[in-house]
Amino acid sequence: MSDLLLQRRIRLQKARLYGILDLGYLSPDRLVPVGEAMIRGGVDLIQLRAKGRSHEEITAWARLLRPIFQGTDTLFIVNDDPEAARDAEVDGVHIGQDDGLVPEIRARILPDQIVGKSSHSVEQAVAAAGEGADYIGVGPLFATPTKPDYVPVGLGLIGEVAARVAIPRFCIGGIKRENLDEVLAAGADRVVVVSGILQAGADADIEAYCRDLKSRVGMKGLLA
Ligand code: 3NM
Repeated sequence: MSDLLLQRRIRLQKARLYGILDLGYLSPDRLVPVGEAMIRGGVDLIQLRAKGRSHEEITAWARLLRPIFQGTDTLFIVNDDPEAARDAEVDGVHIGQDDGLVPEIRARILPDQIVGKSSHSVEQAVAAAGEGADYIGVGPLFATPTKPDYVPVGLGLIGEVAARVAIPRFCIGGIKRENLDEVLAAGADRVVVVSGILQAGADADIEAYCRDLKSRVGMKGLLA
């Protein structure tokens, strides 16, 4: 394993809070300032999510964003587009259940990039880990306007997946400041928050919102 891949996997192990720059909520001119606010607020991984946008646009936005991660500990992940992740030389790519197997994706990216995969059941979580994913998403825990067509899996899945899968598990779907304690009490030690962060308000509010989430999920990590 290359030094860079090892370093990325170590950062992933330490990561607790995952944020997403989702162009369903943000206009492109907000990507950099909101990304910077999230980094200042202590977000450990940031994903660029641009559903329905072209490969050229996604690659250009990923290249635009990459410099804000220089000298930080925050990992930068591109959703759904392995070639954009490769060409923009970000830290990794995230794929969904319909995007193929992890080894197929690895063949399309740089050898030291990480791959994350969404899972919505114990079976999918176990399969993703078996394929060699570096981390998984587990959700959606609650109904969410960010993915309105997905059926919530419920909090019980957190423990079921934890019992079977050792790689980092990031709980996702409807998680906000208001229900974070409930999610942590159900066994989550890593969370993804999308609309909660992006709808927090101005950049300073986004930063404060992230810092609050991070201190609470980070505390859980210390006790784990
Ligand atoms: N993936 P919010 S749920 C992008 O279950 C995404 O795989 C999910 O957004 C999954 O924090 C989700 O606004 C949306 O609910 C999460």
